[in-house]
Amino acid sequence: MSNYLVTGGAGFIGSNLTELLLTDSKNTVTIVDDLSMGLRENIPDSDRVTFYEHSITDHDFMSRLLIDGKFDYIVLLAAIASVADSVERPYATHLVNQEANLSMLETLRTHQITFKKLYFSSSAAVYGDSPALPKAETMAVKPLTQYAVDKFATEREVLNYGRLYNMPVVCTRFFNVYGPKQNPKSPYSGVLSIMMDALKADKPFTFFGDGEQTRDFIYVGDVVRAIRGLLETPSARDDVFNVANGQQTSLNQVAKELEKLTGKTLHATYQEPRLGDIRDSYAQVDKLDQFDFMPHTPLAEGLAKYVASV
Ligand code: UD2
Repeated sequence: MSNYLVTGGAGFIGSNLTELLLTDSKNTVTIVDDLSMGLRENIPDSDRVTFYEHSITDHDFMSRLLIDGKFDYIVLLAAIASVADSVERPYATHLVNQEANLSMLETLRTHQITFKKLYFSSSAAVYGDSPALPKAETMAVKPLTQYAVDKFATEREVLNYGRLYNMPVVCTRFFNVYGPKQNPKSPYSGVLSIMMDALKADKPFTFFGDGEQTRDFIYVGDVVRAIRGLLETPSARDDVFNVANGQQTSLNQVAKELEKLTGKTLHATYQEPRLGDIRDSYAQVDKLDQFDFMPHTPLAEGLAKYVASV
C-alpha cells in the first residue's frame, strides 16, 4: 500500500496518473489542485482519493499537508503549463512553477520528513531554440522564457535538495504530451487538444506559423507509466530524464493524420508564430529507455486512441 500526493492531480497528466495509481487497489491518492486548468470531473470518483481545491502557493496549507500526510510518494505536477501563458504572466508563473515547489522542498528539509521518492516534472522548454537535434539531457540548456527558467531552476533545486540533504528525487523533461483529458478550452492548451476540438466542432483552427514547426508528441498513457516507473524504481534517482517518443513530427503531418482518423477537414487559418515559441523539437530517449517500463505508443495508434476517447 502506498500513499501518493499528486499536485495538479485534476489536470491532464495528473488525472491520468491518478487513474493509473488507483489500479493498484491498495494505493491512496491525495490531490491538490486549484482548478485553474484542471477540471473537477477529471478526478476519479473513489474513496481512495482525497481532493483539496487549493493552490500550491499557499505555503502554510502545503506545509501542514506535507507534515501530516505521511506520503510515500510526492508528485509535483501542478504548474502554469504553457510557455505562451508564461510570456503573458511571468511573475505569476514564477510563483507557481518555482517558488511554491521550493517552499515544499524547504518544508521537507526543515521538518526532516521522510518519503520514498519525490518527482518533479520539468520541460523540454529548458533546451530553448538551439538548432542541435535531437535534444539530449547532456546538452547545454537555453531557457528563453519565464516558463523555461522556472522549470530549469526547480529541476536543479529538486536535484540539489536530493544531493545535499539526501532526499530520493527524480525529474523528467516532458516533450509534447497528448491524449484523453487534455483541456482544449484555453488558448494555451496543448495544440493537439485544440486541433481535435476544432475538428469535432467544425470550428476554425489557427496555425501560429506555417504548420511546418515540429514537435515530439508522446501519448499520455506512456507518460504516466514512465512517471510510475521512475517513482517505484529505487535506482532511478538524483537524475533527469527526457520523456518523449523520440520522433519529430510537423503540425501539418499531425493535422493530416487527425483528418484521416476523424474523416473531417480542418478549417485552417494562419497567423504569425507566437512569442517565445521554438521552431523544432525532438528528443533523444535512450536514457529513459534503459528501463523497461517506458512504452512508446506510435503516433498513429495514440492519435486513434485519443480520437476514440473524445
Ligand atoms: C509544450 C508544452 C509546454 C512545454 C513545451 C516544451 C503544452 C500545452 N505545452 O509547449 O508545457 O513543456 O512544450 O517545449 O503541451 N500552436 C498552433 N495553434 C494553436 C496552438 C498551438 O499553431 O492553436 C502551435 C504553437 O505555436 C507551437 C506548437 O503548436 O508551435 C505547439 O504548441 P503547444 O502550446 O501545444 O506546445 P509547446 O511546444 O509550445
